[in-house]
Amino acid sequence: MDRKNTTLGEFIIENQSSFQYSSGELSKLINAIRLAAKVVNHEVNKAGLIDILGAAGDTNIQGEDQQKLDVLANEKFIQTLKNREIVCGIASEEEDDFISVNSNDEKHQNKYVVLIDPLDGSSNIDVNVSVGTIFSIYRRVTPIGTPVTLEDFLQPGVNQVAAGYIVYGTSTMLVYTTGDGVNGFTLNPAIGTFYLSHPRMQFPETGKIYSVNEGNYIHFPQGVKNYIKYCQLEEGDRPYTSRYIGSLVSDFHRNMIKGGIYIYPKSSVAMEGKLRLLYECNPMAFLAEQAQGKASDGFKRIMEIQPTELHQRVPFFCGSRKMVEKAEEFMAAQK
Ligand code: AHM
Ligand code: MG
Repeated sequence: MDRKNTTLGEFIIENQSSFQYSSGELSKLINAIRLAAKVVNHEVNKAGLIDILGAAGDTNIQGEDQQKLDVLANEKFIQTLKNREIVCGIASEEEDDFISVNSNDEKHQNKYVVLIDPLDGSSNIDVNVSVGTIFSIYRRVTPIGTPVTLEDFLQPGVNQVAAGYIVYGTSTMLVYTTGDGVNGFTLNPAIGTFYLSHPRMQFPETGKIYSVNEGNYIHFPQGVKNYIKYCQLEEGDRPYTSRYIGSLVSDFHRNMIKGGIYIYPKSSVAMEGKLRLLYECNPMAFLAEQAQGKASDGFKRIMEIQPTELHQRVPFFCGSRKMVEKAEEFMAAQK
């Protein structure tokens, strides 16, 4: 499988039998995401060329300005998944409510729901810095043949069947897991094909990079402040390097390759932090754990949190296992 020139299409087919629930449905679903990723990649790449930048005038459920590419990416992913009739429900960071697919007929035969952040890190779009798409896939918990309900989406991360991201960077990459390690594929834009370029990706056990928006330092909990000071101390292999793109997918991707920790803590101005449990933290946590890394809210495992609402936010500590554990020590000391 790790031979040269394996395409994502081939990889999906060859690994189908190793999926926990092998029916071909999940393969088709990942194929649909691959297709939507290429369409969105095309749009992101030409963003600087045509006049589609700037706020679309809408405000999303979190009260943030929506930019045109967010809207576009949201539409493309939803359209592709709907048209192919391979999911029973979709929830998106850009939509107030979940979407029930096939709600106008009697079918509802599909097993999977998809949760998606169509274009994360959107403040980076109009300055030509990398953005990403994040997706998370679950089996529905309500009976097949009935419309999906909120319950199908409010599942803890441990129930994820697959998760991944697309990073629209210097190269475009699709990185995903179906619970059997993490593999990364790089798009050859000349022919529109993703090739297996990063087989079996793993976080180094520890690293020297910390990624946090230090501009918010004054608002951080004391445990986070102390951990940041620890990172900056001249001792052993420290001080660490600070790298913060402000684009979760890109910060995560770099840290997975080089070794590092990403932190978006709660603060005195954002009591639950900023990132969304369902669209951002759970899929990244699944990827992190599958790549030998770790993801927590500073105290407990992200993937064990029982969600109570679609757009729920949580503090997020994610990256090389030993670094996350060290940050947790600092958090525990201030509890
Ligand atoms: P978004 O979903 O509105 O794009 O917000 C999520 C992004 C993450 O990608 C990034 O890590 C973080 O927000 C940056 O936030 P801040 O500018 O507050 O540091
Ligand atoms: Mg986001």
